[in-house]
Amino acid sequence: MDYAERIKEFITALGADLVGVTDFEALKELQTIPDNLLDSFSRALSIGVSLPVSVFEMISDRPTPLYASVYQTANRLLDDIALKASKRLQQDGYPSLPVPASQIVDRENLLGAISHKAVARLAGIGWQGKNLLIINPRYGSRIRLVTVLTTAPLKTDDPVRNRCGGCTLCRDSCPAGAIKGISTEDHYSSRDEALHFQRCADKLTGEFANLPGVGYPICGICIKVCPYGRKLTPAAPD
Ligand code: B12
Repeated sequence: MDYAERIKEFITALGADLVGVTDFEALKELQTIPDNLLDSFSRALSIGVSLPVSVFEMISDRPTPLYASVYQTANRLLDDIALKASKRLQQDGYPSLPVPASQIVDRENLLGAISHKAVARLAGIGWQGKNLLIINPRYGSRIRLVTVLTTAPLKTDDPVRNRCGGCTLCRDSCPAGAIKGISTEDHYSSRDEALHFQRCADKLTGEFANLPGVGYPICGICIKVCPYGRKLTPAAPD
């Protein structure tokens, strides 16, 4: 087993469902905060945790307190996994940095330190769907993501092709009418290419975050309707 496989096994044992690796050649045009975030590293690990389908099936036209709770727990799990993975890589001789799952570092422009979706797409976790989210063939968009930057010379993974096809379920169900329904083979040049971004941001930050028991700018509807991973296949009996 090579080093990348051992690290992936370690991360999976911590509770991750998906792990992929990309190098910085692919990421060099990505904006980060601060600008030099990537300077000391050479690879990024993208780590995904899947969320229960049932949590989304209980959402009709707005996020529920139950989803808000699962959202927080998943963020804590991801941050915990990323910290432990960084410590393990460091113990093996490779300086590494966990980037928080859901920290907004520029509140005015709604930006994190690095786009976890860009890292995930390049690391083969999924494609960038019409809802601007990363869609994994097995779980759909029901995944949350975190990134670990590292100097470890890990073997990289290949991106997967976009499989949205002619589907427009996310566009048709968006409560803010924000999704334009445009597809991309690799990634959008800006958020506005895929979304009427302000409509989405206003709905989540101005309305949904103020719902009783919710308290976060979340929604979940474009995640719920994605057909990938929505119908589970029961495991065969022993
Ligand atoms: C701020 C924020 C928000 C803001 C702004 C959203 C936004 N799209 O930027 C608000 C509050 C509105 C929001 C809403 C939501 N969010 Co949010 N959000 C974030 C946060 C913290 C930062 C996002 C950011 O910096 N965006 C900057 C823009 C430029 O980047 P981007 O959104 O990824 O889109 C660009 C890149 O992906 C780029 N790209 C892709 N590949 C490549 C490759 C290269 C080389 C380059 C140059 C670019 C590139 O193409 C896109 C257009 O430029 C991230 C966590 C993180 N650090 O990534 C979570 C995150 C994006 N949110 C997430 C989710 C799930 C949501 C919601 C569904 C809410 C919910 N939980 O129910 C909605 C969905 C909105 C939508 N359809 O996009 C998840 C996405 C998971 C997934 N499966 O994709 C993330 C990753 C959190 C997590 N830890 O999992 N969010």
